[in-house]
Amino acid sequence: MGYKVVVAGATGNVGREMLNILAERQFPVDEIAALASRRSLGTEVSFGDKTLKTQDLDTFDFSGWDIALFAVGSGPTKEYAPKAAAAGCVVIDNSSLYRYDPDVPLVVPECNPEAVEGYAKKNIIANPNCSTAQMVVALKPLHDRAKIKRVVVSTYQSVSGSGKEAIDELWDQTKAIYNPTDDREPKVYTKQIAFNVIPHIDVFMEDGSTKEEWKMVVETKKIIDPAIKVSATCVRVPVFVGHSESINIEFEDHLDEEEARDILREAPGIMVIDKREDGGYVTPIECVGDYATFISRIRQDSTIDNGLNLWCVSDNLRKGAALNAVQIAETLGKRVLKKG
Ligand code: 2RA
Repeated sequence: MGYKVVVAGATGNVGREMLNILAERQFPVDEIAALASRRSLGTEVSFGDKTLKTQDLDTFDFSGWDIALFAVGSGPTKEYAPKAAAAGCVVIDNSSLYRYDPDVPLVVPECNPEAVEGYAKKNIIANPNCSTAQMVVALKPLHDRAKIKRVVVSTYQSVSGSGKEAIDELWDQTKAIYNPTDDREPKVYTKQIAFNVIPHIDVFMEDGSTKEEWKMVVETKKIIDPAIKVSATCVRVPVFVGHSESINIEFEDHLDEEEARDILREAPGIMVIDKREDGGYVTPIECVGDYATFISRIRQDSTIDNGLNLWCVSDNLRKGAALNAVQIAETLGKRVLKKG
């Protein structure tokens, strides 16, 4: 016996990947419903070799459904997630709305799977921000061995993190470079993204950081350890899919690069590609469609005591969103709901 599963936001980049990954991983589904806003009503989406017609999120009755994966953004989540939760359907939400709520678990199954057991307070579990998810997968096994004191991270985030319109914008601006009469005016971003980088993701905070950077700080503390100090700089780059991160770590205890590499090689969800030669590292284009969080360029940082540098790449639509949400559903099934 399996689960009755809902995907809300089924026509968006992340919603479509949720359906793809549920099918790829043969999640035990007895029945599945794909929900979308009224303007996308009736759009057909794929679930493995099946085609689903989207239903109306606004009128959908969640009673009798077991799990709802939400990828609709904070606004609609605020309206519909409590409705689903009240109907007895466990919501796994990809928006930022509930991530910082003390009564809602924020889960990356490779790091804190036991946290799903706290779902019942609101019948909601939160998925982390994409740039946080891949980073904590890399940090957790190292933290368990040598206790992380401080992390300094610079991100190189692809445009798919901003949605379909941003993907179109990068494509159109790139074409316009070769066809000068084409429109290359920024719409999604404040400046041109083609052949450029933008050190600004989400809104600016009082202290001059951006909300994307704030998310990485707060979410890392909630998922791994509140004592870890995180300093983040989040940058948008002209890449379609795949976030990259340069991560500098300072540990309480000594950890040499060979041991770090061995730990990462054995850690869940990680693929180490790390050779000190041409091409001996991963680039975002190579991670697209993969489940893994790839780690390269592992090396001591000799400018501080107990320092380590590494390069981390992952598909932001998968581990950064849809895959992590499905893995939370798998963990919830194994630890709590126990069907399937
Ligand atoms: C981004 N992390 O990359 C944000 C939301 N997906 O735009």
